[in-house]
Amino acid sequence: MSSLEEHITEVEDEISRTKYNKATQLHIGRLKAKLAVLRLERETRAKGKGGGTGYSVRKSGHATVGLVGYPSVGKSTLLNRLTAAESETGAYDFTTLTIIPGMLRWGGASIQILDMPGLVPGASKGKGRGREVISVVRSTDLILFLIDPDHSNLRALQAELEGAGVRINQRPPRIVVQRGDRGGLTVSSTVRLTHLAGGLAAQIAREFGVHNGSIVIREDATADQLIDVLAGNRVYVVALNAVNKAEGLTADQRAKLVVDLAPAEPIFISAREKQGLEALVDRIGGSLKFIRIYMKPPGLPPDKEEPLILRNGDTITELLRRLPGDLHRTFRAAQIWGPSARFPGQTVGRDHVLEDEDIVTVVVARGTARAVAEAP
Ligand SMILES: Nc1nc2c(ncn2[C@@H]2O[C@H](COP(=O)(O)OP(=O)(O)O)[C@@H](O)[C@H]2O)c(=O)[nH]1
Ligand SMILES: [Mg+2]
Repeated sequence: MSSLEEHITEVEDEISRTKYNKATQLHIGRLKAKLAVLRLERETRAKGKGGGTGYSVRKSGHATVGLVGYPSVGKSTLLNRLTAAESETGAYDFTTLTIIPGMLRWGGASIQILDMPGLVPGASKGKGRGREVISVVRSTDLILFLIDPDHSNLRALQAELEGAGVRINQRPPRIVVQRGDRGGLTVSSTVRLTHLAGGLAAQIAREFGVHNGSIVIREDATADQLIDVLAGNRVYVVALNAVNKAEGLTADQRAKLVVDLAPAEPIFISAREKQGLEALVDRIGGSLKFIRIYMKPPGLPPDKEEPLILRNGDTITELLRRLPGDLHRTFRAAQIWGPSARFPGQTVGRDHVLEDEDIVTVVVARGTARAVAEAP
């Protein structure tokens, strides 16, 4: 074991040995910051060695879903049921060694589903093909945890993802860090801090080498949340839980699984027996929060037949990316009718956030307005 690994293990052990209370709050906060910095160092070294590039998956469709679960929970069987893909299945571990993509249609949207090798404990340290799998998970829009009724404990698996910077069903902390190069560090907050009080915020920042600048904290954030912002490489992903092999489960067994998996409400399916798959697909589609945008050529009615599909929170920039040609270059402004418009025909720029059923005309350079009705 390298001395970096030893150091990481030491700090991990010390954190788990120390009981969290008012007296140890500062100490634990600093240790967690130290650990996060060491893990970043491990990532940097792994990348330097060319690790983590074993898989490259071309993303396609309007959103990407990753199937994550232990080996043999039925991920490949499910992919084959939901899409036209043919992923090898088998009653033994590690059937899937590569990532197999499939495509699912939901309403007007196409959703890419990725079948991945099962994650095993130790994945984030490079066990199995863990690091590669995790790097793909980080790039997905939604994680579908597939669960075996007999092994429903996801804690180890989720700890792996957590350790690799994946934040599941959380929103980014309301903390803004601005690094400076002189004048010291100021920490301010708009609410009373119960976790980061007593100078802990500044001490954590120092572990990250931040000695100058400002930190503004807008919620009663934890040390972990501040560390996430300072580390800067976290991804915030939506996740759903599906219990597979549910065809033989009794009502009591289901009720127990609901309790075990709370607060996330699991969806019960049987990939093999094709049970619950429609409800599953609806939950996936609904969770991805697609929006429909109607393009309107100037002087003509909007094209309501073939909306452009985007995601909630997307802006005109994402819209331009979906349109053919080089509109991102020639773009001058857009005109908006519909839910996101303050008044009909409002002129907006690239950063305007779109809403479902907006109607958009793109105005390009030289004052000629045009809208493109079809995506490529
Ligand atoms: N009873 C039952 N078995 C299933 C179901 N789905 C998959 N299996 C079986 O579980 C085993 C592992 O499936 P596979 O799709 O290869 O799992 P993966 O390793 O997660 O990709 C195979 O023998 C499947 O036939 C299901 O819904 N019910
Ligand atoms: Mg498989």
